[in-house]
Amino acid sequence: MLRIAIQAKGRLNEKTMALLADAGISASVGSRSLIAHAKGFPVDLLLLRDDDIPQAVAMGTADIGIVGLNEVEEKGVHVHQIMELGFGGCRLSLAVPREADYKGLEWFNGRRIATSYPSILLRFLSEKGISAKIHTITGSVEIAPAIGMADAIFDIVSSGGTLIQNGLVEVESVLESQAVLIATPDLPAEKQDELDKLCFRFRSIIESRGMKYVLMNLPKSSLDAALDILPGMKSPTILHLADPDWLSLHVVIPESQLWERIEQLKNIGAEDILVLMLENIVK
Ligand code: PRT
Ligand code: ZN
Repeated sequence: MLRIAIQAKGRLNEKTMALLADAGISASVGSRSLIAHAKGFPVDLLLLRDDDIPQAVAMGTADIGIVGLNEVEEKGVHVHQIMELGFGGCRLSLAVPREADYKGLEWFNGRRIATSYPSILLRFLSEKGISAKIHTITGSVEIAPAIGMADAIFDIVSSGGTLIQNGLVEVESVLESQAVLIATPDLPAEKQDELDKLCFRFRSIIESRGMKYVLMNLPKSSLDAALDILPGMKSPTILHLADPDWLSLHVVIPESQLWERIEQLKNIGAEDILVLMLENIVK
């Protein structure tokens, strides 16, 4: 039975549980329990703080884990990164006070930088030949310059709103992060099969995200024009209709292109266009 470490509570918890639920894995997690048995797949959930997940997976306490790449990189432990999961997106960046006369990385020489990610920062600064003083603090890093604890910060940025609120400007983005699936390096063979099945489910779910299933009626004479417009998977499904001059076209379209494609299809005569949610793409 696979044991998967997930964040007990926090920003990644909800989307992790949603991904598991979409993959047919449900668990009722008590607020105080550390382990939950799941239904729908032979897996136990180990509920941890995100900081502890890379280590738990590296040691084999958990076989696999779902955690931000930022935590994996910071802890520097040996785990296999299996796949990106498409949520929890953020970046680790250097930010300086708005009024700083920042012209380039050399600005950081001799300056104090507050962060909860000292290892990643040290690696970056050494690579760039910058010598700064790193102050490791947990929580509320962004207030450090205002209270005189540091000259700059190195922290997680998502929308950038927190930096603005604290009078800071992002000057260097160091690491792009998102939630990743990691595995212990010495996974026993029988568990590898279970992991492969789980990955197959995750991949179908992730690939279907942001995609829409679109059905429409189309004059037969417009088929070539429609095929030029549609990116399609391999090729769209075409069904005949009772009226010999018309056909029904089914296609998967990325959400980002949906309205543009629909406009174009309408222009070549498409009618009765239906847009449906897509749950899974199983390849
Ligand atoms: O209790 P536990 O230790 O498990 O959780 P935690 O408090 O350490 O982490 P948590 O739950 O806050 O975040 C978990 C993971 O979510 C992080 O390790 C990242 O991989 C990811 N993530 C994605 C984020 C953000 N987006 C994010 N915006 N983690 C933190 N933030 C914070 C950031 O620290 C800053 O204070 O949000 C603020 C910036 O947000 P913007 O949108 O204003 O830029
Ligand atoms: Zn944490």
